[in-house]
Amino acid sequence: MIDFRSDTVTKPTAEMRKAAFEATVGDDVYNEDPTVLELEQVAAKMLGKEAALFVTSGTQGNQIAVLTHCVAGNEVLLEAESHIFYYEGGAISAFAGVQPRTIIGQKGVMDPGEVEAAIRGEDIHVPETGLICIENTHNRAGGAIVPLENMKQIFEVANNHQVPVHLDGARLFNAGVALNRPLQEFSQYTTTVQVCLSKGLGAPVGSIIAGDKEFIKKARKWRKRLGGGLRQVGMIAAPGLIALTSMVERLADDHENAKRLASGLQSIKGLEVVNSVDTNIVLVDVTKKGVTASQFIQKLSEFGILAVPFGPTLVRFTTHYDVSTLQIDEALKAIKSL
Ligand code: TLP
Repeated sequence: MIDFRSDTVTKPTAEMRKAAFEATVGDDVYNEDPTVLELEQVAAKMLGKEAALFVTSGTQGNQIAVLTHCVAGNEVLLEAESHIFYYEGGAISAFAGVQPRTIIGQKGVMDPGEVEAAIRGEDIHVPETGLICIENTHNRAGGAIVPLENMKQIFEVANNHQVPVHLDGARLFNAGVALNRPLQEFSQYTTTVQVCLSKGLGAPVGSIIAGDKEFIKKARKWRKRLGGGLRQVGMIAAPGLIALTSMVERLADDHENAKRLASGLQSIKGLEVVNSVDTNIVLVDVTKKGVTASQFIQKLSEFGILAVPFGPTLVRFTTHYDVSTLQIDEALKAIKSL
């Protein structure tokens, strides 16, 4: 199988498995797991924030952030195709009792003027704007990088109106590597940030949320309320530490491979690459092949190639370290013969 469904499908490296086996552990609900504490410290430093919290998943991290920043009845501003709005099962409404207000972006990038116009004023009739969410890189925009300048402008707008900004940085490492910038350069324009250790970096599980100490204290309580208080989880934090310390730079290979895949797919009659392939995601429109995305994916699977639908006619391919350049060339050959 050549598995392009997601960069979440990678298997932990031998080094990660060894680290998990040998990890020093303690009860994390008592704040006594040394490996978790180390992971949180390393992550906070990388993200330029005072503190960090290890959580089970990107979705849990985003939900804890919304729960911690907002109260029920608040309105959250977010991009119309963002993961928090599109792919988290309506969780912000179900759990935090907030209402989402979407802003249609260009390649996932919201216009700061539109964000400002959407922030509510003082009026007994209207909800209060509790949070603005940004996603970088933007998944449904095909791993598109939200420019630093745009993040800065939105953060300035948010500060002027005393509204916090949360960054869904599930793939922030990809943006950092692609632009050759440290993560703090992005997170400086956010109040809080969530990053995934299990997307492209190879950890079997886990995300980090980071912010100031007060935020993390409250977030820890929300994590516990949600049943996310964990015990001897140094065993799963240890691979996370390796993800942060030795798997980030190699994302550049995934970006190279995505470009190779995109140019190969583009040269196949009937296929059209519709994103700019900033990082590790390629979006392909299959309309001119005369098939739907699901029919195309079904055909691919018969050749041992896996991808996911991203709409009726769009297919998403994601590159990661368990797909080699050689396998990409093999896949292209097979797709050409379809
Ligand atoms: N995205 C998954 C699917 O849910 C679509 C994927 O395969 O890409 N934020 C962003 C931007 C994400 O892409 C994802 C996962 C998450 C949050 C949620 O992370 P997890 O899966 O750890 O809850």
